Amino acid sequence: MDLPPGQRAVRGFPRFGIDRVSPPPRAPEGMSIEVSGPLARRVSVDLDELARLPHREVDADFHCVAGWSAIGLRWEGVLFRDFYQLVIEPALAEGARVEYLVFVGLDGYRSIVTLEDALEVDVLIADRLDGEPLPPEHGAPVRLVSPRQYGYISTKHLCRIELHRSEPVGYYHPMKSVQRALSAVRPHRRARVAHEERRRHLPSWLTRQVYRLVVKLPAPPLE
Ligand SMILES: Nc1nc2c(c(=O)[nH]1)N[C@H]1C(S)=C(S)[C@@H](COP(=O)(O)O)O[C@H]1N2
Ligand SMILES: [Mo]
Repeated sequence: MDLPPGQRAVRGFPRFGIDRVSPPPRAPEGMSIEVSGPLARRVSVDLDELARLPHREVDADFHCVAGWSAIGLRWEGVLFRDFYQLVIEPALAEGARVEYLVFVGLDGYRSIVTLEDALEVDVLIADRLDGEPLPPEHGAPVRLVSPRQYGYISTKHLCRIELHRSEPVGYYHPMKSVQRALSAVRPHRRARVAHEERRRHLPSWLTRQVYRLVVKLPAPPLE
């Protein structure tokens, strides 16, 4: 099996996240994805509107920065590049420049992505997984999926997309104390799995070892 550097395949697809103990957040009735930034008009896409946008399938493995990979998932949803082109671009204010995006989840989670990475051919706003509606533990009702990047980019329970001109001083975790601890090991600006871009200020071989010591595999290894 061809895995990216430093990854181990596990059985199935475990739920993961910085907070693994609370139940997944529930989507409010009639929820929509709000877009904020240099826009000429308000952009808000509810789930019915999202369902009407062109859908695609993406077959991919899922790689968590902690070192486990889930193998052979089938996602369905709207390619982010289609969403950007059909929904966001037409609403941009004149002269607006967008270089970075923030994907926000209902639990307050945020991931920061360059526009270039978000426009890759396989980045999805996913609403189905393996032929079923996205289950709560994997990000219902919709989540981002960026298969070429570590899992921390793929915000679950997606409810807002922020557009930024430069890299936002952002955080991933809603709790201030956790965020302070995480700031020493900031997520990588690109987070590309093929280049083992795990964390910004630490070499990958070290990060890899630390994770192995600190984070238990969330599912049995796949032999
Ligand atoms: N909203 C939200 N999205 C999130 C997280 C989270 O805690 N909250 N954790 C991230 C991390 S670190 C990983 S590895 C993946 C895990 O996705 P899964 O639970 O579907 O396996 O979700 C990412 N997206
Ligand atoms: Mo992760």
